[in-house]
Amino acid sequence: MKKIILATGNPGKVRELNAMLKGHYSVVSQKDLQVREVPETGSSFIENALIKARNASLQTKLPALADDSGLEVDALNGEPGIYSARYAGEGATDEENVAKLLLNMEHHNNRQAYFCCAMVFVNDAEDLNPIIVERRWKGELLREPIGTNGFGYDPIFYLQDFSCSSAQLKPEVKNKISHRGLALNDLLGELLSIE
Ligand code: ITT
Repeated sequence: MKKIILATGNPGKVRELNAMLKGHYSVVSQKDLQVREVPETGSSFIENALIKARNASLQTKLPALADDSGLEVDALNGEPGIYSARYAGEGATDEENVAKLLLNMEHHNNRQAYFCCAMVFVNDAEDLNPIIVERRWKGELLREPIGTNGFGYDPIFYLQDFSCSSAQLKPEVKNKISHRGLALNDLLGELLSIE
């Protein structure tokens, strides 16, 4: 089985990507190979995913898969967007980010939000034809967190179709319908078609 490196330091993403890639690829996480992280200096999810994929591939000489994702809230003009992981400041916890978002949303009745995921695959750091996909997942922001599955903003992301938050979904259900699940599915389709 082909070996790829997951260019992420986020344990929640590693868990989900590992489960979805099982049987397709032999997966190594960049933490296990002591990859030094690079600053995410891009101004879009796609740019940041490219930066992370190239960095991991450069340091390990392995094909790399990167995910840059975040939550875009309509009432906040798309914030926190690419700043989702550091919304409450550099090194903020998921709980701190969620608390800040709930506070900023206190007086907003339009609760519509989207999870976005850009996923990039590079064969090597100089790959001129990276595979790039981007998918979104629509939900509504709750007024308080509920559920213990997933990570990040999952406990406040309400899904009309399931009448629960994405932190109340079973992991295998989230992986089928989420921004990350949809993006990976598209990316694998492309990847397997050119192999
Ligand atoms: P890497 O850059 O190392 O991959 P990161 O956590 O810094 O890890 P991002 O810059 O892509 O990753 O930020 C993504 C943030 O968006 C993440 O920390 C969550 O707060 C949020 N997020 C993304 N996908 C999510 C999901 O499926 N459920 C809940 N929150 C999510």
